[in-house]
Amino acid sequence: MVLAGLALLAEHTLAATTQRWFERDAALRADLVASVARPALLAHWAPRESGALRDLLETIARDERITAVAACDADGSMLARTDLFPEAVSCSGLAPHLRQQSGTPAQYTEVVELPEGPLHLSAVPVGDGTRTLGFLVLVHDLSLAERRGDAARKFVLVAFFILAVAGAMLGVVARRMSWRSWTFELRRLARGEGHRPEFRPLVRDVQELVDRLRSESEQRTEHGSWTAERLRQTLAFHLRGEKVVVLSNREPYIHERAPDGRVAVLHPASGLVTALEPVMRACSGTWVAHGSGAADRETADAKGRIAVPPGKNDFTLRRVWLTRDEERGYYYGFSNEGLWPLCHIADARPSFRKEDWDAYVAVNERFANAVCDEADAEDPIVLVQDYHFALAPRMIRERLPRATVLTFWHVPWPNSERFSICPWGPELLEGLLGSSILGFHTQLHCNNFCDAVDRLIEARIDRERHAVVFGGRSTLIRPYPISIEWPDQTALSSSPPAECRAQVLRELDLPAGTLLGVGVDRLDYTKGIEERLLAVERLLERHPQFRGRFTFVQLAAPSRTVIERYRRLNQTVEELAARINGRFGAAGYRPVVLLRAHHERPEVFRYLRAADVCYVSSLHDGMNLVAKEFVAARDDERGVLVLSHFTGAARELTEALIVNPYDLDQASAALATGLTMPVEEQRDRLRSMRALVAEFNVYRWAGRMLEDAARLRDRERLAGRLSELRTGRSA
Ligand code: ADQ
Repeated sequence: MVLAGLALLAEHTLAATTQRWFERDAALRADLVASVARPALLAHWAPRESGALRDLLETIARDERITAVAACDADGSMLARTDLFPEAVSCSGLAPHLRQQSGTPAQYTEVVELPEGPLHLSAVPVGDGTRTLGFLVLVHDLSLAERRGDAARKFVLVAFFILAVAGAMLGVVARRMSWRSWTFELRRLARGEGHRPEFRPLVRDVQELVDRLRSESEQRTEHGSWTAERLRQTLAFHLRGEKVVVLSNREPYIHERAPDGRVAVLHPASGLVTALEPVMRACSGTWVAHGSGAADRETADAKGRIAVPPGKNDFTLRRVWLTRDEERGYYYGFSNEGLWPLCHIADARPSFRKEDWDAYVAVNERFANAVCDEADAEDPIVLVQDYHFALAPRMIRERLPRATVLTFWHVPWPNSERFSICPWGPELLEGLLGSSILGFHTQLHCNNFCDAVDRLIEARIDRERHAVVFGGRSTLIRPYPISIEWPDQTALSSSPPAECRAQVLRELDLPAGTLLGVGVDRLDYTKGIEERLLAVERLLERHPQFRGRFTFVQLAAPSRTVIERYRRLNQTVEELAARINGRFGAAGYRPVVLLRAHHERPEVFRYLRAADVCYVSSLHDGMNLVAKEFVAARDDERGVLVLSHFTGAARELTEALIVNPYDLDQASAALATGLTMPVEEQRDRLRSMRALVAEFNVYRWAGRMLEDAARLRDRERLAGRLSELRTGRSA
């Protein structure tokens, strides 16, 4: 294309130039001929000499480029002319042009278009030195110029074509030669025959990439959905079985001392732990967390390490010890009185204190050191969890520049205006940008994060790659909606739902036929527990048919009770339950049962399997795993989920009855609809939600992040190799 365009341009320019050259040449030639022939011309310059003059003109016209010649006197009368002199050209027509020249007459030239073609006319004055006797008209055939132009054009086109073909062939030959030698080397080395050292690392990377792509496509066709086994294979194939180090505040197993003095293992009520524990069971590696249990030290070794789950020893838990002051400043203070309310729109003001910030920085440093301590390579895979460790990614990167740091933010990310409330916002952003990948539950939270970066620090947002470039490094910002294991092991080992129901009714001393509503949460103001109980109250107000028949059971794990706002919540929830029970309760009937305690997982599942309705009423929630646990628990395809619009889960579980928890009329109407929903509709809705959670399970969440990390590592490795090769060559 480019060559063709160039050829056309050259052809056009050449034609115009040839024409100009030819005209100038004709004018010069005419002048020369006239001056050379002047003596002979003067000798015969008279009408009576027209015969001799004509012979002389014929002699001049023998020049192949001169078509015809005529001699004109000063008045414009024709004295003589050659045979081919065009009829259309007259001496009288040209004479005025010569006379118009000021001073002595000068040559006049003109191109005329005649039926026989374009002709160039040159009228050259002829004088004896004292006066002008007349002028000689020389006619040049311009078609000659055109013919030459054509020939030149053809030449140019042919030349361009030949040049293009020759260039392309040269390129192909050169490339083939270098490719052949390059691929020859690669093939030799891939077969293990090669000896050129500079190729070896590159070949290994390419070979691994090919293996990985092959295994990925095989896995996709063979396995379909994500499972623990597939996650294990992903780690083995994509990340060469490298050790994973997880960092979170909450530990997955807490050793407490029971009242009878024995040590008991507790599983904390934490969405983060619920999601990550099965991932770590599949991946093995080390989980670094705060050792918060009273019997934690005595059950761990001197380094704070212990193999878990107890009896199975799938992975190592490395406990980090904190003083009371550190815990107060870093955990209760900056994390839970500052960042938690900052990130949730739930009517609680964040408090930011300098001493809390200092503790947060120091504790992040301590945990980052523990992570680096646990890493057994220069480029470990580190999974940093949640808002407690916003600074750790950068600290880890400073110690281990080649680490792949995947950070997941489990709570919402607020809009940039709200985020800018935090006095240390820029430091938090810069800390998080030490990550290779930063994940959120939803695209909205990713966008909010990028807006905050845009507003508060000097970094470039690469919207095409969904990345932030800061300090010469880029961090991918991606949504990875979190989930639960599938199939859920607790659901698999639970009693049939009818038995669970009978057991729960027995435990709570409720009559058979009771309509059962269930809520399961940490006692946190973001979970909308007050609004939930108010909706129950509105239900009983507006739908009297449920009085005496409907009981709502709230499982509420005490949480962060050191903080005043949480203590207040404890109280208001208790007062609300008492008020509703006072209004609608009767002998043997309690509309609200508040079970304020930590429950082990099988117990939670028993309640979820027993429920007619499960109400998740968060005022703002990153995802909310209780909603997904209810779906997993209901293998009988019975029960209805009423779900707050303000959870990440509402974007996935669209067959739930989605409500605004602040709108008590709407929420209570949804509870009534749920309690009267035909069994077929319950089944259809649950079937669809179960299919979704089965597919979008926590192995997929972790697998997708690890696959993205593997791609990143491949790219970085290849880029490193290539730059090594380049610098090696140029050295
Ligand atoms: P959490 O705020 O902890 O998680 P959630 O996702 O609902 O909220 O998980 C709570 C977990 O604790 C569930 O596994 C639940 O079964 C368990 N639990 C709740 N109450 C309990 C009780 N009384 N006894 C025992 N166990 C109880 C944070 C974010 C969420 C996000 C998760 C995961 O706030 O938005 O979904 O992390 O990313």
